[in-house]
Formats: sequence, C-alpha cells, structure tokens
Amino acid sequence: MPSLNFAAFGAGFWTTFQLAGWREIGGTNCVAIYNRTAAKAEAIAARFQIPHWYSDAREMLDKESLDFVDIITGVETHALFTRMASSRRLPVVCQKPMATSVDEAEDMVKSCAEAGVPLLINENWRWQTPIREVKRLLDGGEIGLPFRARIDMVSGFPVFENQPFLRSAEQFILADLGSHILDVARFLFGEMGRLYCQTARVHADIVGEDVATVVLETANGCTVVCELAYAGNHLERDRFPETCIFVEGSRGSIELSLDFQVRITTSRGTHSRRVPPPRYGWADPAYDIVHSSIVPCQANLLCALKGEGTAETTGEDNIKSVRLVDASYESARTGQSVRLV
Ligand code: 89V
Repeated sequence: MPSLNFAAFGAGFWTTFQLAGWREIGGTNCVAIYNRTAAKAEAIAARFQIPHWYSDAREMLDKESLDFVDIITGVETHALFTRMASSRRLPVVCQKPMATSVDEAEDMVKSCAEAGVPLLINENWRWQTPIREVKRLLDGGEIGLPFRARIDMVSGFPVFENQPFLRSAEQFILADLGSHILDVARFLFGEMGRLYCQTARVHADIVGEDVATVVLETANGCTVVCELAYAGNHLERDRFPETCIFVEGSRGSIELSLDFQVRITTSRGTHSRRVPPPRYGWADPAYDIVHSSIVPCQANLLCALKGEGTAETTGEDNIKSVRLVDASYESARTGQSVRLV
C-alpha cells in the first residue's frame, strides 16, 4: 500500500514528537502543516522537510491532496478542525483531550460518522509498555477478580515550562492528565458506574486545579482510586511521568511501581520483572515513557486508517473517557457522587 499523505494541525510541544512517531512507524508522509502563527509552522516544516506550511487551515485543506489529518492543536479547536476535515471526507486523528465537553465530543463523532470517515483519538497513555504488561497480567486471570485498584501519577515536575497554556487553563489536571489516567482506568477495569471526585489547587500562580482524587466504581463493583497531582511539591523519588498501579484481586495482587517494576503476587509467591519502555533518539528524555508510547498508539491508529485493523481509541470509545473527566468536574463542583449508567 502506498504511503498515506497527511497534514498536521498545530506546531506546539507535542507536534515534533508525534511527527517523529509517524516517521518511526513508516507508511505515512506529512505533506503540509498549519499553525495560526506562521513562523512556528515554517520552523517545523523546515525541521521535518514538510513541503508546505500554512497559517490558514481552510487554505491548506483546499490546496493539499490528503489521506487524513492529524490535529495536534489546543482542545478548544478540535471540534472546529474535525468538522473542517470531515466536511471534506477526510479521516481525522485528533489529540487528547478529545473535546472541551461531552456535547462537543458527540458532535465530532456525529460529523465524522455522517461523512463516513474514521475519527481516531491519539490517546497514548494506555500504550505505555508497563501498563500493557499490567493489562496482560490482569487478563491472564492469575490474581482472580480485582476488587480494588489504585492508579497514581503524582509529580512536582514543572509541566508549565513546556506547555505554558496549562498555567491559564480553567480545567487543568483532570482535563490534561485525568483524560489519560481515567482512560487507563477504563482500559484496565472496564466501564464505570459511578464516581466521586475532590480537587485542590496548590500552585498559587495557575488558574485550574493541580490536584485531583477520583474514586470510581466499575460496573461489577471494583473500586478504582485515581490520585493525580502536579502540585510542584518535593517528592523523594519524583519519576515524572511514570504511573504507579496497585491492584488487589481475590487470588493475588499486581503492582507497577517506579522504575517500571511490575510484580505479581499469588499463593505461588512474588514474580517481579522490570518492563522499561523502548528508547527513541527523538524523545525528550524527561518524557521517555510517554513519548515512546506514541509509537504503538499511532501504529494502532494507522492500521485502522489503512483498513487493516481496529483502533482501540476511536472517537466513539474516547467519549466514555471524556464523560469521566466531565463527571469528575461535576462531582468536585457539587460534592456529590455522579452516576454514569
Ligand atoms: O500527555 C500530556 O497530555 C502532557 C503531559 C504528559 C504533561 O501531561 O500534557
């Protein structure tokens, strides 16, 4: 099959890594890039030898011959650019968080469904090597039925340095990191029936919340607690952006701890294995685990774009993660738990 030609929307922090990820996989060709600040699009075009760059998204779509678009802009523009692409019958790959609200996410799914084109969400966190290993062990059934789990991403890492817009985001940690972690909760334990959430802000110089605790109940009664913080506090072992997971099951437990250590404990004892992510020269070493997850995530999306397989993170699937983020904000605002089914 010939390479698929695509255009990228956005020239921010994540664009260079996603473009490098597409190159790593092969089978695609970025032929154009749009950014509202032309100089930024031009700079990335020069760095990645992208033949055309634009500061007008419609002009790019009118002039280029494309097989799909990759939207890597701020969340507030996702619906607009998705509609622009779907109205031209172009398949859409869109960065997480998918949308600013459930209504907007539904609108994106509807516009792509009506145009008969796929809408795929670039949700990479669930593709991290050690998280896939936890999933493999859970599916193996050795620990029996999970009845409680904890998923933590707690760090003092200065995320605002690379992504300054996060400082002024009204919805911060639940929208940015919670999208990932709540998606991992669904990936590992299935759909949720109810949740309760509390948030806090520790940084004095940001707008949104930088701490969140979400307590979820799965459809079959397992409790999943997600603890998130970018509170800028000092931790003895700060391993941004590693996720720690602890699962208690009826016949054993599984733990993913710092430095990619995965342990399974049953009546037969503890089996421990280090499951580090692959290293790529183009990845920012401070983001290694998450940048490396771009590769299997985008490979999965590419299979779907080529009609060779099913994507895990379709728009239709990711709406369920958007709902969890939305319900978490609702719960934090009202102080009440929120029923999801
Ligand atoms: O993946 C992300 O969305 C990033 C970060 C890892 C900093 O949360 O914003």
